[in-house]
Amino acid sequence: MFDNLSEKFSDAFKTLQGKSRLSEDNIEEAMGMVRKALLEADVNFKVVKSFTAAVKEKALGEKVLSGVNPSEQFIKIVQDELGAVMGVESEEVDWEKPGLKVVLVVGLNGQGKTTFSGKLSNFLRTKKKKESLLVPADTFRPAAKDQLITLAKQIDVDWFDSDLSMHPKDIALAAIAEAKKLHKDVLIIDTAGRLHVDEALMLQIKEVKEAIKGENPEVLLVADAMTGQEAVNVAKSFHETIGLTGVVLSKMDSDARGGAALSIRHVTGVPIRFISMGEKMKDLELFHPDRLASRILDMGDVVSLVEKAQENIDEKEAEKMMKNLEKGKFTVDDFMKQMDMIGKLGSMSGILKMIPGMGGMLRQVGDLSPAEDEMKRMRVIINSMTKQERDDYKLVKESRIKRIAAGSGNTENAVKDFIAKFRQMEKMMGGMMQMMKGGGMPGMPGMPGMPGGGAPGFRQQPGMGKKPKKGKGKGPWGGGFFK
Ligand SMILES: Nc1nc2c(ncn2[C@@H]2O[C@H](COP(=O)(O)OP(=O)(O)O)[C@@H](O)[C@H]2O)c(=O)[nH]1
Ligand SMILES: [Mg+2]
Repeated sequence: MFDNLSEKFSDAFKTLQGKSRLSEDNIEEAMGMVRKALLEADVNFKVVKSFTAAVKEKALGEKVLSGVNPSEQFIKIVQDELGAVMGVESEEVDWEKPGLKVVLVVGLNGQGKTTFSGKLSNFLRTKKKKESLLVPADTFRPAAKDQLITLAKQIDVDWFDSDLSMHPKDIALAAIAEAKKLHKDVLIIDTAGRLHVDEALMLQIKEVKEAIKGENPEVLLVADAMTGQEAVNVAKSFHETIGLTGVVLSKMDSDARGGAALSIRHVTGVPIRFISMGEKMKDLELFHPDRLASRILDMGDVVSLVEKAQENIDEKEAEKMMKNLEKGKFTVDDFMKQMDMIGKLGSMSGILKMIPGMGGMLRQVGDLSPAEDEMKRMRVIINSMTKQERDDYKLVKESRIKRIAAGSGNTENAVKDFIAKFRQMEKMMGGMMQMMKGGGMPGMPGMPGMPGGGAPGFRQQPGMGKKPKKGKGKGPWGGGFFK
């Protein structure tokens, strides 16, 4: 996400290294680079102007703090302003209000409305303990009804069997009555889109909104983050004609440049409520401007990472593994479970980027998919091993190697290679456990709410514990922890 922007910012900050204080002269180069980076990321020029003005004013007005170098001070100002331009923290939809909450999902074709409707329903159940009714109201493209019903079945949520020959406003009214009868908490109406903003579409949605205004609906526009300023213009049109209460930025997992995220709030005044990060039903996150700012600046997002870990990692499994490790035992099964845990958190590069400084390192390494392919290969080999062998890999000798190779569709050398790698890993694990016993393993310091032993599989990943200490020595760029 926003890789190019992150890299350009990082270059800009480098120009301030070794300066003893921030002055008009020496921030000029950095400011110019920041401005260019934002424009290249397709950020609205008005936003760029007011952003750079605010950063400059703060940078020059800032007192020299002892112990903090000017480049760090500058980064902090940029981070705060990035957050401020994207919104304020407490802009979540109020889901707790008594009575039925009606959500109208609007936007152009292919932006992710139907997908988001499903994701929202899933989010409401898992995070807010709210039950929703999904309403297909795309009378323009009848296949959208099947698409929504497929999603509803997948997450086991009720849907409304809309009669697509009716006007969407009548579908909405009928669905509201049904949702009230079923005592649902939320009603999610998935509407039709068009290729471009057009009058017929606007009129239809206006009529729907008018018909349900007694319910005080939440009107959420789903906009593809990859489309940059186009998304901003669409948001403007929708807001002016229909009135939006929020924006959902979709496809943030793709190589969006940042223009939409950084401009929409500032240009339209409409808050961003969610970011959508993939095609799966769980790929939806609440929008936190400060966390996104921190990700853009490659400072990681440890809070979101920990939240993800807490949601996805099975504590009992983790504890069992910890016990094994304490006994100095690390089995192939343990390894498989660790891979599973990591897999549940998302793609490898996605997770790594949440760790401060890792984004920069990733950009240097380039593509992580060979590592992911390797993990897949290992998984196939492990699947062909017997329970006994997984418990004690040393049993895997000649004839067993042949069998595993044949069973997993790999060469014998690939199996031997895996066993050799596993031996290495076992050694590393042993070494780490020794360090932990001696109190020398930093783990993930400051992980709020992690239970006693934490989630060891997650903690043990080499490198994950090496988090640069904040406010001490050099920051992620200042001489570079990872560079
Ligand atoms: N990568 C990615 N794809 C998405 C995301 N949201 C939706 N999509 C995909 O975008 C396409 C259009 O989505 P859909 O929900 O049908 O859009 P709609 O026409 O606005 O209802 C589908 O192929 C979705 O799987 C997202 O956050 N990330
Ligand atoms: Mg749709």
